[in-house]
Amino acid sequence: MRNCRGCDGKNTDSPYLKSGLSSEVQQKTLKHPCYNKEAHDNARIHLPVAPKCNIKCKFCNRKFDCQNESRPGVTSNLLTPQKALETFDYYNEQVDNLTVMGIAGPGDALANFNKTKKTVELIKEKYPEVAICLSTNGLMLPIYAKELKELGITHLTVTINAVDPDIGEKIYDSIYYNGKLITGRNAAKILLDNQLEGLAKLKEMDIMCKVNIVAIKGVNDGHVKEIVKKVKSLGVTFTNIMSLIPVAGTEFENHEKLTEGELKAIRKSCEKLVTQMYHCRQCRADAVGKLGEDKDSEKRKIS
Ligand code: CLF
Ligand code: SF4
Repeated sequence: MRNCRGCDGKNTDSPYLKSGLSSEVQQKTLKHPCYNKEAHDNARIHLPVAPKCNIKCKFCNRKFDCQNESRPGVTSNLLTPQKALETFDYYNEQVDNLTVMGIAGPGDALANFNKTKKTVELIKEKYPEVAICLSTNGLMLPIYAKELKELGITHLTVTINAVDPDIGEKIYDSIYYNGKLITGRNAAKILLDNQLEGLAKLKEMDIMCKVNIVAIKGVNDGHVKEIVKKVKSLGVTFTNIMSLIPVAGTEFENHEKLTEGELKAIRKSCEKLVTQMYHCRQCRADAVGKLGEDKDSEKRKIS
C-alpha cells in the first residue's frame, strides 16, 4: 500500500498468531491492527454495506450501529458495494498503510450476505494483498462458513455473549430465522447452537477467528470465562471482552456499567486461557484509519 511503514509482518513469535493457518493469513494477521497490537501503524477501513440485522439484542437501539462491534450511539451512512469500492480507492490514496478492509455493520454482515459478498469480491479483485475482515452475530455462520472461505475472508469476528441459553435469554430478545420470528430461550438456544456450529466449521478452515464478548454487569460478567473456555475448545485463540455501554431507548439504558478495573480483572482472568485484546477502540461501522485515529468525518463527505 502507499508509503508502507507499518508492521513488516515478520514477527513470527507474536502471541496473536495461530498455528495451522497459512502463511498468507499469518502475514495478514501481523498487519491487522485489531488482531496484532504491534501493528499500530497499520490502518483499517470499515465499509458500511450491511444495514439489516437478523437478531435483536436487548442492549441494541436500531437507530445506531451494531453494538457488538461498534461504539454505541453512532450512525453510519450506508454504501452500495460499488460505492464501497470507490471509498476504498479514495482512502487507499489518503491513508498510509491501509492493510485491512472490514465489514462491521451497521447491522450484521451475514444478514446482508449478497451485499457483503459483492463488496468482498470487488475489493479482493483489485486489492488481493488486503486482509478481509467480517464481524457477525453468528446466526448465519453454519450456512455461510464454506462460502466465506471460498470468498477469501481472512479474519472473522463472532460476538458470543452467553454459552448458556438461560443467560442468553436475558441478553437476546429474538431472532429472525428461516422466515420466522423466534423469541425467548428458544431464540437464545438457536443462536448459540449456530454460533458454536459455525466456529466448529471455521476451525477446519484457513480463517483467523476472534470472539467478541459484551460483558454486562450482573447478567453475564460472571459467565465470561465460561464463554472463553467454550470457544477455546473450538479453536479460538483470541477474545475481545468489552463492557456494555448502556444506550437510551433499550432495556439496558439505566444499567450499571462495569468499571475499568472490573473489565480489566475479567480480561486478566481469561488471559490464561487465550490471548486477550486490550486495545479495542469500539469503532463505528464506517471507521477508517489507525485504531483511535479515525478519519470518519472526512469519509462522510464522499459517502
Ligand atoms: Fe473492523 Fe473488527 Fe475487523 Fe477490526 S474493528 S471488523 S476486527 S477491522 Fe477492532 Fe474496532 Fe475493536 Fe472491532 S478496534 S471495534 S475489534
Ligand atoms: Fe443490534 Fe448488532 Fe445485536 Fe443486531 S447483532 S441487534 S445490530 S447489537
